[in-house]
Amino acid sequence: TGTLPIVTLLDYGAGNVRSVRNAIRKLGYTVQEVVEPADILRAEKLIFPGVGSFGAAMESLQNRGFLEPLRQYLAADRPYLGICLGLQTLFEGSEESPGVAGLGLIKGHIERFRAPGLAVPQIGWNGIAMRQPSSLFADYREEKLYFVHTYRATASQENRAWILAETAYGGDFISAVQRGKVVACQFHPEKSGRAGLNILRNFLQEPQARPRPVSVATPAPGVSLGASGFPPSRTRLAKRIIACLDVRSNDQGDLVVTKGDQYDVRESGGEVRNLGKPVELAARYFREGADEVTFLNITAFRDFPLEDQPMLEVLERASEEVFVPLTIGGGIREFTDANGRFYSALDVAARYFRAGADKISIGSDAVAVVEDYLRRGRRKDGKSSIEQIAYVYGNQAVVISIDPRRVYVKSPDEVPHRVIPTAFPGPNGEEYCWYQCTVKGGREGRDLDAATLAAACEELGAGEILLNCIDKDGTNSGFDLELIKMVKEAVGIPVIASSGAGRSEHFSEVFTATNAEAALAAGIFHRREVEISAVKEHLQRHGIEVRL
Ligand code: 1PR
Repeated sequence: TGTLPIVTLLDYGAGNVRSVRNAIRKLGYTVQEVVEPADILRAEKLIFPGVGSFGAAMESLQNRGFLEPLRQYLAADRPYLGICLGLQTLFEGSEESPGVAGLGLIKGHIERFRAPGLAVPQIGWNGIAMRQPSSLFADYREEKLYFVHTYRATASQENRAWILAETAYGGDFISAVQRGKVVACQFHPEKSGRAGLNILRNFLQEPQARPRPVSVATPAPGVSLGASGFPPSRTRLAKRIIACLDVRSNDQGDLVVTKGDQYDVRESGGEVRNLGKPVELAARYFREGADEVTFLNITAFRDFPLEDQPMLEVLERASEEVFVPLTIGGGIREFTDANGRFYSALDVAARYFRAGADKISIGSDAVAVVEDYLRRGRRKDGKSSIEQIAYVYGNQAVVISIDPRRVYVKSPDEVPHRVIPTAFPGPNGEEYCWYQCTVKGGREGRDLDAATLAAACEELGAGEILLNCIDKDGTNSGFDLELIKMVKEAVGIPVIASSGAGRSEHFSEVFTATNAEAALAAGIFHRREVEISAVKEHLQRHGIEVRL
């Protein structure tokens, strides 16, 4: 690449730095990984995209001999970009890993988000309020950027000189820091669409980019300044719109995007419905403004997904073109192949992360895990897929996909499940219902309800719930608000409402009637019945925060 500097990536082995690598490559730069400690001091531009927990990151830097060269590199004010954990580790320590010292370059301790009613982790697109001029933000036009984290730094007298930007989520936290050539951000520029790629490019190109002046509004009388010395940022987290691609092989053996009606994906003639090619559709949704893209490998429950190379290839290719978060689900569970080789659920997930997934989603196996967990009196043993994957990749990387089906009952004490009164009585006039969890794509019902499952998964370390509804899937009749409200009340992690979207009004309805953090749709986007941008403009007109 001639005169372009080589970018050095500090990957301490935790996993998915593929997104960062893809973004850097997209900008035309060559990426090199830190293999030995000396590579750090040789770097022209160093990027540290932390993944996993604070303690694991610090320990790994220490064990691999990276800590001292990194300290020297930072002390010499050389070009550094920390992302997410790469910001947090610049501080002195974190509530996430008590007793583990951070790099200590910036004064202060990282703490967990805590505010009543606040979903944690913060997942999604939020704004930033600039607190200093920075060439990194030279062409930044106040777009929202993608965050995903459970812990955050806050301003104090001692660290305010470092603060580049603040963001509000249950109060202001520090969303970017800079001093000289050392920069770090809590959001993920590599997953923040165009705006994020611009920030990355500016970091890679410096010093050509000119600083963006900071305009600070004079606080209105009575508005008190925060610890950063600025008025409150008042940024708002957007409600997310997620495009979902159900993927499977058709009878000719081609991997296609399909779409069912109440999970039946075959035409009356018996053919698997074909709505397009997975990579092309994912790239289209990225261009059209989807906040996330989700792939569900819907027949992976019967085939071993690691033998399904085309699916991994789809993910690899999609992640080279899609610069918003990618989730993949299907077949994440332990498996023994025909040769007797054992793969843990973590092995399967690791392969998906390496192929470019930012989050993985667990369906059938989550039901089995929770049944076992409840049988053992809610005792954790650290062995389940949810616990293992959350430990290595962080809670925010583990999504639980629930496939519930409505079951009507005459009275609440008929079944030992969470029963709700319903405004839509059953075929025999039943005024109550519960939501039965199913496995294997709705083929088998289990003796477990959706709210109990969701709450147990949260206890085990899941970071988000993808809440489908078999009765609503493909009907275009709107989301199941009763189900969403019930599950939302049962958990403190974000909930993605899914199944049934047919018009823009269904999105405003779900965000007004429930506290869901995101809404996912498939059919209407595949069939181009409604554009993603039209949904967002509609939401904005109704006073719902979106990323435009
Ligand atoms: O059980 O861990 O192997 O994961 C399998 C995954 O595949 C699960 O997440 C499960 O939800 C999904 N799945 C399995 N079978 C089907 C099917 O349709 N036959 N699809 C299926 C799930 C629901 C959503 C759909 C929304 C929105 N489909 O993916 O996109 O309902 O649709 P709409 O907007 O058109 O109404 P595992």
